[in-house]
Amino acid sequence: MLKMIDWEILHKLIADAKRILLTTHENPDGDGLGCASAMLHYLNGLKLDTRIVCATELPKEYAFLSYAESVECYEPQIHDEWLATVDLVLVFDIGDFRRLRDIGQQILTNNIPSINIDHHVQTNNSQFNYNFIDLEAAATGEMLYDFFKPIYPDSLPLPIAEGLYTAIINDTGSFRYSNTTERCHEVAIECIRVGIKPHKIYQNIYESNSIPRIKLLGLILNTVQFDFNGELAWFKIDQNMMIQCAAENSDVDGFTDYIRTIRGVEVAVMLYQNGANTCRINFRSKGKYNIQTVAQEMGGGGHPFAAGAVIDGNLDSVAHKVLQATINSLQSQNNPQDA
Ligand SMILES: [Mn+2]
Repeated sequence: MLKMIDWEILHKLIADAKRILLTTHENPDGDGLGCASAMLHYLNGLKLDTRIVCATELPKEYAFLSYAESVECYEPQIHDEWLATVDLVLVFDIGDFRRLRDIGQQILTNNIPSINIDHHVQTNNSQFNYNFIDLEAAATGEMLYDFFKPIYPDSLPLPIAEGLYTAIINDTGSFRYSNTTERCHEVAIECIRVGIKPHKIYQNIYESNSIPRIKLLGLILNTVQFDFNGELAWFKIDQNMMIQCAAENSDVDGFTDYIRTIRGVEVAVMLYQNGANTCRINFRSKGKYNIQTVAQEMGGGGHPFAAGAVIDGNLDSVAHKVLQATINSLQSQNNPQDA
């Protein structure tokens, strides 16, 4: 095996630590949160002072996780004192150090030894002391399986299995995306064997849409635009739409995947004004086109077929820039000789 990760390093660092911070990227998803929940279960068993602190709030659909109530949203007056005493941080699924937001600054200020455990192409990870990266893993949770398996050779504890299963279904779109492998299913089988209930986890994540979210989806479906001979579908979400539907930030997650399901569409792009002068962009591809390069061009990152960026500017100017760059990128992939 070429990409063996030396989990012994992690064991040694944990053995030397007293206080451990677990965290993941802003707008956390089932991969980062599933990993954090599973790892908290393990570290609690070792009687270590461990906390999960994220840059933004826990989305409601992950409230079923065994340790969801332990997921805290970073606030300086609550966390800074504790963070100053932390002697190890495990960061899951981050892709880019900047997605830690203010927590990243605390890690640097307090000089906390850090391990980055991730399956993204790395855009900005030199701040971490250790980088455990496996680009072939469908989810960070799939990587953690290799850490936990030797600890629990007979059967994974249920909260750990629940975290790993959640991570894998999150990142494979419930075993539908191109990153789904035999190994994803093998880990899932083991999780089911110890008692996780796939339909329960599925319902919690995918059948718990809020009314504002469905109303917002209605607006999007009415305004989705097509370009590039129908291969590119894109939609905008502005603050008026959010207010009209009483939607929250996390309500927009997953819309880009849904728009990609349209027949003939190869690439879907979301342009979401998520602040006064900032926009969140999501790119999803069915597999014909790589959209990671255009995300990187826009200062973001991700995977070849699922990527994103956060760009300063108003929605119209950002939309113009992003769509132009996307069309150029698709064009150059169709005609590599012209690029
Ligand atoms: Mn992931």
